Amino acid sequence: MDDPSDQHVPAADIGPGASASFRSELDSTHYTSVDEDWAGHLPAQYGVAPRVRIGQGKWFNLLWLIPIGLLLLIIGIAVAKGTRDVPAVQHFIRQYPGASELPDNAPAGFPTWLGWQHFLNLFLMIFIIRSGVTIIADHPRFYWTRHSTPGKDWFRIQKPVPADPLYTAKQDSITLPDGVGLPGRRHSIGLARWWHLGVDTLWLLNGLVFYILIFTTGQWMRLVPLSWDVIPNSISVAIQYLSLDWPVESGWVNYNSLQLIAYFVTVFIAAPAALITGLGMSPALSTRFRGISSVFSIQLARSLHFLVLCWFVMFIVVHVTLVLTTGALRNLNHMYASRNDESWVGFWIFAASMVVVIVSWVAATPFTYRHPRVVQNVGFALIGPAQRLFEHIDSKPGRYAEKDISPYFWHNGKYPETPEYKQLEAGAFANYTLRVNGLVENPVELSLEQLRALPHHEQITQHFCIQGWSGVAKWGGVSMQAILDVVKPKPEAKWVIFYSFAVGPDGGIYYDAQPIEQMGYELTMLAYDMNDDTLSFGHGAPLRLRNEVQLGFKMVKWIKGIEFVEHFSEVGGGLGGYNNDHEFFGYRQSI
Ligand SMILES: Nc1nc2c(c(=O)[nH]1)N[C@H]1C(S)=C(S)[C@@H](COP(=O)(O)O)O[C@H]1N2
Ligand SMILES: [Mo]
Repeated sequence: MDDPSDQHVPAADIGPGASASFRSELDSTHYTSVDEDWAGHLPAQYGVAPRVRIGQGKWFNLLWLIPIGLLLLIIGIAVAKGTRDVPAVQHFIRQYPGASELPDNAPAGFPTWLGWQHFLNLFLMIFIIRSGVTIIADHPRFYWTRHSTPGKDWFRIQKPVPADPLYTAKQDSITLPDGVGLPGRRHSIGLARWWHLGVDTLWLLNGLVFYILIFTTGQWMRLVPLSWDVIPNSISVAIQYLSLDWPVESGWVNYNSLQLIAYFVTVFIAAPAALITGLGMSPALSTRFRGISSVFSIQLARSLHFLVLCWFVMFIVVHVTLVLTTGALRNLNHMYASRNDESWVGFWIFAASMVVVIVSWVAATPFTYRHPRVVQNVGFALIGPAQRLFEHIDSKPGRYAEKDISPYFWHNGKYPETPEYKQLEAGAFANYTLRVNGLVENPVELSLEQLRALPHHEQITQHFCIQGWSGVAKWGGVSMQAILDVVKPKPEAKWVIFYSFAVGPDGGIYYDAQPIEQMGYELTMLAYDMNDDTLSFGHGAPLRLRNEVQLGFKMVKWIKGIEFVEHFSEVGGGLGGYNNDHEFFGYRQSI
């Protein structure tokens, strides 16, 4: 301390412990499996049958669709059977037997690559759909607007939100059977997202190859309606199916019109919509492209993403049923053996492929519990590059107006209960200090008063919880840039660790690491106010982080210290944050 250059530090800013690190309060256990005690032993909790809201507080149980659907089917069959004898209908069906003419240069038959494409597609979709359902189970509600207001959800598979003002989104999550969800355990969204986003990249790659091949081989002509008579033809097919006098299939050459429309919608509408609505949930993209996301909000994107899932599930059920009921051997030969006969070749190839499917299906969840780090690493290798790319988008334009502020803002996480915190809270945080140290020229301990004396920064922004809910709030406090100006990070400081008073579910205090370049973003700040009030206990009093290119779990609440380090691998479990160490989340969460 003889060095006179240290003298520029205002004495009042240095508390007795300003140079001490909070690292020793972290849990540095290296977790390598998901067992009974995982994530603080969150007990299983099952949801309710799916319900759709049909008015203020009125809900329709979708299980009713089963008897209603059956009744409508019986009526439909009766009506269709009755009309088959009507001469006009007979004439109509003769005129429109069920398929449009194909162009002369359209190819006939199924090439081998199509069989492979088809198999890879169905194989990958199993993991995408199952992990997607696990993601839904983590916030088992859908909304149309960016405000995730309880009671305003349009769909839920969970009870109504209880009145407890400190009820958390984590409490709201539900368990799925291990054979349905991937994985099924409650709040296993970290692992589900690696499956979902990782396999997505493979599925998109497969889809890209498919697009290229169908357009270079002319196969696209068999998937795109090229004439308006596809409409009367599909009505004709519907009457033929419903009257149980089914159309003659000639799928080797030409699909019937109803089939054509279903394939067209799946390939050219549902698949691209899955990608677009998926990206619509990215905090980095939504914040940056405010113009688009003001209409196409995260919740609209999430709801549409779910409807795309519903389409795919419906398609798969109908498609498989019809393949197996309209000449199964010939149909299986088409797709699995590239031949147009009724031999058993296609069936056996199909059966072998189903063994692969079933074994992988059954093994996926147990594998995930046994090797979560493998899932985390492979997932990150696949989707990490895209996450990094979006992270570099400075979220500057992502501001909202007062009128956009959400009437309800969910709570999340584990509340601080330590005597240290309780005591400070009881004294209205008069004795609170924020310790900022590590690789900085000027370590400081700042009281709330000192923090409030720094230049005031305000922003109205949207919060994206990894679980799926969102909310807009006005945050008041000090920008991280102002803190950087005070402490002056050294050049070797590359990561910034935020330490909380709150202990996480497995013990050890909550923390998160953020790249230093994001600390200079305009919308990265420490908030001590929320919606023009002092920050409440539940939302992180006295101080919490906002970094709007990231998901909510990175925004540490109840902050007691900030440390500048070279790399986060030195800290805690070494993976960049409490959730990464314990629940297999990732450290770049721009999508
Ligand atoms: N200390 C601490 N900070 C935390 C958490 C936590 O569990 N502990 N949860 C995070 C998660 S998952 C979210 S979504 C946000 C929620 O902030 P809110 O309760 O103000 O909505 O806080 C984040 N900060
Ligand atoms: Mo979250």
